[in-house]
Amino acid sequence: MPSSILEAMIVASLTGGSILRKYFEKEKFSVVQKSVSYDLVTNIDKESQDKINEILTNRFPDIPVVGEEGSIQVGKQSRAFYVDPLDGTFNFVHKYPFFSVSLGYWEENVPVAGVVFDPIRRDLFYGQKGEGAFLNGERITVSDRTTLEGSYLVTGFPYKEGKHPRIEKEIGSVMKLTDLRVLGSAALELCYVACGIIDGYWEYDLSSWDLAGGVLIAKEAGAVVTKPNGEDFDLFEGDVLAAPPAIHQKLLEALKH
Ligand code: 2AM
Ligand code: CA
Ligand code: CA
Ligand code: CA
Repeated sequence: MPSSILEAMIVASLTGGSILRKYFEKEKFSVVQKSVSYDLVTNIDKESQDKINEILTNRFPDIPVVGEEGSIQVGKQSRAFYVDPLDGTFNFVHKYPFFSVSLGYWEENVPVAGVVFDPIRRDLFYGQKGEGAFLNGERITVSDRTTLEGSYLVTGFPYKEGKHPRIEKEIGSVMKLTDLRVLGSAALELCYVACGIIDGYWEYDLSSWDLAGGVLIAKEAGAVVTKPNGEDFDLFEGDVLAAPPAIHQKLLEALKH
């Protein structure tokens, strides 16, 4: 049975997702550039954030919300909801139907509950610590592939320029072994690792709200989640490598340089 925290997160994700779907299909929205030309935000990101924050704080007024487009502070707390109201804004703006709403609930540095909703496919991924991961009510597990050759690997391009040489080298190593994709929604990419579509995924410089939900779901589905250099994952450092155990080991080796 989902806990009341997970239930509230599911309701919030479905509500945020229905706002995204409505505007994606029909209505106009306004786009603002945040930093570089591909770092965008729309009024829909904000509308989704406001609605999600309202739902979470109505039910759990004592838990802070850390959101990409708006946070709610309630004093010093070691637990929080981490919310990305639209993960994959660049895809959304370009009408490429691959984006999500992402929510994670963490206590200290421990993931407790996660929900990622893809409003286009109506795919609801969720999980709780120690209770497994689910897609639309069905239990999901990572892929059973054990070799990098022929596996479906995914990464992302960091927005910070200083990081480009490292990722270029890594992409070069991996492309000798298999094909590589960049799909554009970190939260959904982690869920695709969880359900076995993606065999391995790594990316740098993400934020807590990109990762908090998907990392829990991937771990509960059997993925090993670390930094790309093999160190323990840290929600606030934003570097991630997620894969089934055998692929994780081999991908770590392939990324070494
Ligand atoms: P967003 O759509 O919520 O902004 C796309 O490459 C993925 O990286 C998305 O999950 C996107 O989240 C995220 N992302 C956003 N800003 C980023 C940044 N400054 N550096 C790296 N990735 C970023
Ligand atoms: Ca963003
Ligand atoms: Ca994001
Ligand atoms: Ca976002």
